[in-house]
Amino acid sequence: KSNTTPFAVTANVTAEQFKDSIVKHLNATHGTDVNKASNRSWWNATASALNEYVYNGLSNTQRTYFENDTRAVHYFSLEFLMGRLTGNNLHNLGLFNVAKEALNDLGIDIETLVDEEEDMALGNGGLGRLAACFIDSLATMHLPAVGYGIHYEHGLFRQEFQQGRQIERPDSWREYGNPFEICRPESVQEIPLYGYVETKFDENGHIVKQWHPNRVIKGVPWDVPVVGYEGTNVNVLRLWESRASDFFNWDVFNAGGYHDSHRENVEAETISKVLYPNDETDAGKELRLIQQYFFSACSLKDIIRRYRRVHNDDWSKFSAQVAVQLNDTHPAVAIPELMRLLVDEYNIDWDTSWTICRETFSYTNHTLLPEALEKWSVRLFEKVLPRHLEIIYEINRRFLEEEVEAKWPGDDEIKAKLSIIEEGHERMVRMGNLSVIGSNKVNGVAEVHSALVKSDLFPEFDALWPEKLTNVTNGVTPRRWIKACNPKLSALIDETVGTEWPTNLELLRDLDKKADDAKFQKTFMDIKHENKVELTKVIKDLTDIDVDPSAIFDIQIKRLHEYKRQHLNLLHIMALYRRLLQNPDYDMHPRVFIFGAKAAPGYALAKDIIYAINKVADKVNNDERIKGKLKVVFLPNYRVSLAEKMIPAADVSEQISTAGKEASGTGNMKLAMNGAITIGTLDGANIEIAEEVGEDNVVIFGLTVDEVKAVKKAGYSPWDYYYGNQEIKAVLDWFETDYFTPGKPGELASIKHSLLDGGDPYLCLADFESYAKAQEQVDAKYKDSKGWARSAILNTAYMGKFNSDRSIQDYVDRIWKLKAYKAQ
Ligand code: 26V
Repeated sequence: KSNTTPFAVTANVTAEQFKDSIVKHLNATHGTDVNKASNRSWWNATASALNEYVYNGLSNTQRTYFENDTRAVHYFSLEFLMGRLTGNNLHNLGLFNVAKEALNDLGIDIETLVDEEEDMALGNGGLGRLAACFIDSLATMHLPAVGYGIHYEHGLFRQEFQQGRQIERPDSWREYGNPFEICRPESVQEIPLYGYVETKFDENGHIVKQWHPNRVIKGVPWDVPVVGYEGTNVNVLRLWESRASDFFNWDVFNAGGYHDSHRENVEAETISKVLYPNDETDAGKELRLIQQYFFSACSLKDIIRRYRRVHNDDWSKFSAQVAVQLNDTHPAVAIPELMRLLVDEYNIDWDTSWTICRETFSYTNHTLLPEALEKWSVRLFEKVLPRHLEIIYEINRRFLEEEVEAKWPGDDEIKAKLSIIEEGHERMVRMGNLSVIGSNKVNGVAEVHSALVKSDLFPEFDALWPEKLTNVTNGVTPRRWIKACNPKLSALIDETVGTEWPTNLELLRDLDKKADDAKFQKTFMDIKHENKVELTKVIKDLTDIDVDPSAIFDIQIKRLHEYKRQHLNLLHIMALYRRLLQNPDYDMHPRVFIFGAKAAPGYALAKDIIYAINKVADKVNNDERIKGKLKVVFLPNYRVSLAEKMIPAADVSEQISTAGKEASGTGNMKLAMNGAITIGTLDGANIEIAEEVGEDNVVIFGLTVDEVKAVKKAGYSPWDYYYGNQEIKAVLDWFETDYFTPGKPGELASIKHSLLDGGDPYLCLADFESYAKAQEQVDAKYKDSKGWARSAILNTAYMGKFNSDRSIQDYVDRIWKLKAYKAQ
């Protein structure tokens, strides 16, 4: 029996029709035929067949928004970690099963076909993937929204291991074209850079400033359609590519400077060439500032062009129509840029312009780590954006002299703290302060994080504007992170609670009625097992390691960072290995520890941790003495599409950051939804996950935020733990031998040093014992297979809160005040 589609926009599309469409596109769009088509051509043709429905939704949606002159949110982000689009778009249009059957008839396996697609890896980690989940939710909820970002030619680097060490290779996601993006030359923008500012007087004797830039860069927009679930609304992700301006180039070329003009092209194209691969450390590089300005300026001009098509020179409705959300401080230069456009280009007075600005922008903070808080040197700012620096000075002067002075008269200490300019050896522009001062709301990304934003990061701002700082707890889209990546679990959920859950995840709550039902438990755990079998094949394929799917699959997937403590996980693995060597009958259920993580290319210790895990893996996996009870796997090139294969197969989710350091986490949510049990600290969204799923269904360990502060205040010494716990001592000393690196003692010593001489800044040793105990609890819990199944089911059942639709509804209610418009 032929599959039918569940949604109105694709109702009545049969597999037969879809098949004809694929074949038609194979011939007419991609110039090949069924007899000689490569997998890539089949993929392209399938994408074209699918795009017919996407484009139909796109025009309906954009027309509906235009006709209703809707207020819209503009999500400004340097990163959108989209992953693959084929499967997602098929699912969201209700065409997945139709396409599967159509391809099957053509002799093509849909899983092989979707593996043809490169990930769109235009992001580093949490912040970028959150942006991707949010635009999925916005489209699903029929909310007028545009994502704005950069059309990087190269996304996050591809990771390979050479003798266990990370090496980085360029990512060329669109080398041979990409069927999901549309170039829009009709909406090109020109962006000025560098130069100087001239002070003049107008006919009324008023001072006017004129910026004389000495470079102009062209911004070319590429639109990626964002298909909401059920396919009705299709929003746009608009990504800017940089090119040399035709105008400038032409002059240079005519003057006989072919090589100069070529160099200008190269320099201009450099801006959108590559994504910065640093997660959480700010390097202060000129090109990065230019990237930030380039895309913010292109996006604002695009918004203003669209606004003026309807409202011309009436600026009074601007902030009623336009909300801009700044994804961290990365696009904060948009604030002085909007001021510049209003004051300098449209001749609006300062006060009116500033009111518009403050009503337009809001800012999300994603990290408290001091090294991630962006600062730009005044010298660099002045060189690249001289007019913006003047505007920032003026924003700052008015803020300090009027608002701060009114609240804290004569208090220079507070003024120094709240100033956008940090004084010192090198004067710096603080992008966080600029963002708070120029925004209407500021939010953290989980309850505990938002509380810390108020109490530790911006306490004076909170005192000044008690309504400004707020919380929106993160979420993830259940369309990608359950429905598309875990089809077997999804089918079981459909049978049990109906098919509406992808847009109303609270419906999963009904699964709790089945948590103690032996038959349901078996079905649920059988699905987990089948997913584990699938992952076993991926592991074999990528690493040649054999793992047993009946072992516990214990997964830690996230960027590699000391605060996330992959090395705490490693210390515990080594402790287990040691216990097994000392006592081959040491009682534990077999476990496979699986990692996925990229390290920033310049982060030496993070790379050493990857190397150490790989070296320990080599040894442990080949040691007959431990009878396969312990395996360690580091999967290379962790990315969205690999996450989609790992998450459905996880039994245990490692969320073990030092309390107070992980703003939220979102992998924690994806894993728990798919029935993994969290072992975690009381950090970020783990706290809220524990509240939702109940304390019997998570394993919590370690110091709390307050305890971490107290320990640090009292003067933490890792040596106390080294000498006080012989297992810790033995494991740390092991790093200095050549046990894991035969013939090369000391290759792993940097980890020991960071934890002892380095002061163990993230308190691994302080939390070790508690973590090891918690792991024993996990083991005991797994041995009670009914208890485990119950907990796994309840994790899926009680994760409804962490749907990104709920996050978006919170943004709408607390910040954006948007109305939904279903496309007609
Ligand atoms: C900083 C920098 C510094 C300059 C170079 C490029 C770059 C790129 C990203 C960042 C900051 C990344 C901050 C981030 O990803 N935070 C994560 O945000 C997630 C979504 O809110 C949250 O779940 C994670 O806990 C948080 O670490």
